[in-house]
Amino acid sequence: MSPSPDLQSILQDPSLDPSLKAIANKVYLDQRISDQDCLTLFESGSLGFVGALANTIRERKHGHRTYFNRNFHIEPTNVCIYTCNFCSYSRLIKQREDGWEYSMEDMMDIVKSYDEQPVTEVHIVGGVMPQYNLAFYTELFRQIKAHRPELHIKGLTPVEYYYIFKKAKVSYEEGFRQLIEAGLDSMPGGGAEIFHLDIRKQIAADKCTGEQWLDIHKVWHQLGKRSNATILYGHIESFSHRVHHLSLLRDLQDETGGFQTFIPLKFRNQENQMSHIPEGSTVEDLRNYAISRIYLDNFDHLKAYWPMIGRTVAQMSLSFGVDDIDGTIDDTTKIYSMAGSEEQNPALSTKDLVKLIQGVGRHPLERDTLYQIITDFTDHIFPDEEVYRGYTSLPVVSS
Ligand code: V47
Ligand code: SF4
Repeated sequence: MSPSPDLQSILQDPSLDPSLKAIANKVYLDQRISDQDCLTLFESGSLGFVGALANTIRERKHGHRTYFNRNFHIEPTNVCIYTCNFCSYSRLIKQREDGWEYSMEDMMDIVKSYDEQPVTEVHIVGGVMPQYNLAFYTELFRQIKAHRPELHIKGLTPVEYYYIFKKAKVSYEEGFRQLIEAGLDSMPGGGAEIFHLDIRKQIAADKCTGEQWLDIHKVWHQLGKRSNATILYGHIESFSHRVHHLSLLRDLQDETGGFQTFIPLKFRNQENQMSHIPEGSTVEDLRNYAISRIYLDNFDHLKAYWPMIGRTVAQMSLSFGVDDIDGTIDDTTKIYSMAGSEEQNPALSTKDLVKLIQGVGRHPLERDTLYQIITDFTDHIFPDEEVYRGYTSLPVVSS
């Protein structure tokens, strides 16, 4: 596909800084950018510049296609033995009675409450507590599959796996084999935070290290399974810590090819030990999406998690490299509403999601967890309304 007019005009701009022009040229030629290039983009790439580059890549990979799925969350508990300073869950360990700790039955009741709904995925993640051990999760996954075999289980992160496998005295391979047999299908991207030890020891001192997070994903990929990756950005980390994080992910992806989607998670500052740190701006969020898209050339998908950034920024992100806006969710996640996100009761119907995507001229596609298309909503018009088709992509903002 030829480069978008935005990229062509950038390449012809005589006033553009030579190092930025060299990066734009690499994108034009579909070449990989270096870690130093990535740092240059973070330090001096304007929103308009990185947005034009990221949108070119996004449209090369996906055209206007924008993916979402129908899922629900189960958060087994909001109490956690770990003490991540950014997390509103960790403080609750001191007042355990204020939190929830679901039993197997409670969780099966949640699963059953979706019996009549066309959801394809359950996303299971929450705090780490001793009663949720390998035997518990094996049984939970078994019961979910016995009840609804086709429901995809996207469950737990290396934070839980490191803890439960160690307690059960099994290797990562053996632990995963048991869970796969019970019904585990894929791994979400949580727990990555910032890999660099200088930052990790300040924000997430006692859970698995960045190295362990990466090792666990590597073993998972070697078993032929897929997973996602995240970064928690916009707090005390520097741009070079972000580059370091992205670089470790790109290297592992070169090795295994097992990551599907990268999901930048914006730090929110309510109800946690880092409330004194101001939250970043929308411009920084969009720049971060765009630079992630440009650098992570071996990731197929970039996701904006709308409950965290809100619907409007999620729409804007679709012109800054993002091609996926997660799922319908249906108010079953609390981790962000507790941390102060835009969406206090995150729930969007399929119609809402389709309208949100169509509203900025993109093509909504319902996918399953592994990106197989379930329904193409590109030209879908809901019976009770007119769809606004004012423009085909958001204008790129220059700064
Ligand atoms: O690892 C916790 C983050 C993550 C805060 O794979 C916070 O499809 C911002 O990983 N501000 C868990 N972020 C959620 C997660 C996720 C979400 C959606 C989709 C997928 C996927 C994965 O939530 C944690 C942590 O990085 N988090 N507290 C906070 N105050
Ligand atoms: Fe626990 Fe995860 Fe929160 Fe850390 S981020 S305190 S591991 S729930």
